Amino acid sequence: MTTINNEFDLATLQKQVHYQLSDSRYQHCLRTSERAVQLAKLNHYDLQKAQIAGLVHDYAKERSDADFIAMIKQEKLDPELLNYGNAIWHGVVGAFFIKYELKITDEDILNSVRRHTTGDVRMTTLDKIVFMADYTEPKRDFTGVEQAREITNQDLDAGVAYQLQHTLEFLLQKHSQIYPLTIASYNQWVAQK
Ligand code: DGI
Ligand code: FE
Ligand code: FE
Repeated sequence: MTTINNEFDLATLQKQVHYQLSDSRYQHCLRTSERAVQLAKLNHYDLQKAQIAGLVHDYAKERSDADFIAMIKQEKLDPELLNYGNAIWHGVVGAFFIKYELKITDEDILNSVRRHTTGDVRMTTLDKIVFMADYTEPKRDFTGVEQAREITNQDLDAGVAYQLQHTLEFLLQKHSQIYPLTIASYNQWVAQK
């Protein structure tokens, strides 16, 4: 990471993120950042890395499909990705926009963005913090969110399992296309063997 050591640099980063997003999505990023700091405190993780990762996690969410497709090709990512859309791209492909435009090179932060929508079979503490901060930030209001917050505060891993189970149920109900990594994460964290 180009380490961000002072308030001025954080303010600059916030402005760059705000510039790319609608005000409401930017506010979601700020809430996710604050919630990530809270979860970092509970799990003895680097507060600044959590703050930055939470802030930037949806940085690319409002990019055009054409931008994502160009990046998938430029970076020679798995062409299978082309069969999905913004919901999957904004994390796994979005990390490259963050790296090149925001000059964040910390792989822990970039990986947490890559994994923030689908989870992964193996997740670092930062991956889990961003995944759960996004899901439980204070304005989330889906059925069960209060339970999700309590579980997550008690046990970050249990929160990850809760989210993976409920998101997969939600996607199946909507007959959504499921990305293979979402299923792999579910199998790892939720399914009984
Ligand atoms: O970007 P946010 O809305 O803050 O949150 P997110 O990145 O966690 O999730 C965006 C959406 O993506 C959410 O409604 C769940 C959905 N999603 C997660 N896994 C999959 C998925 N959508 C599809 N189609 N397939 C998946 O595997
Ligand atoms: Fe997202
Ligand atoms: Fe988000």
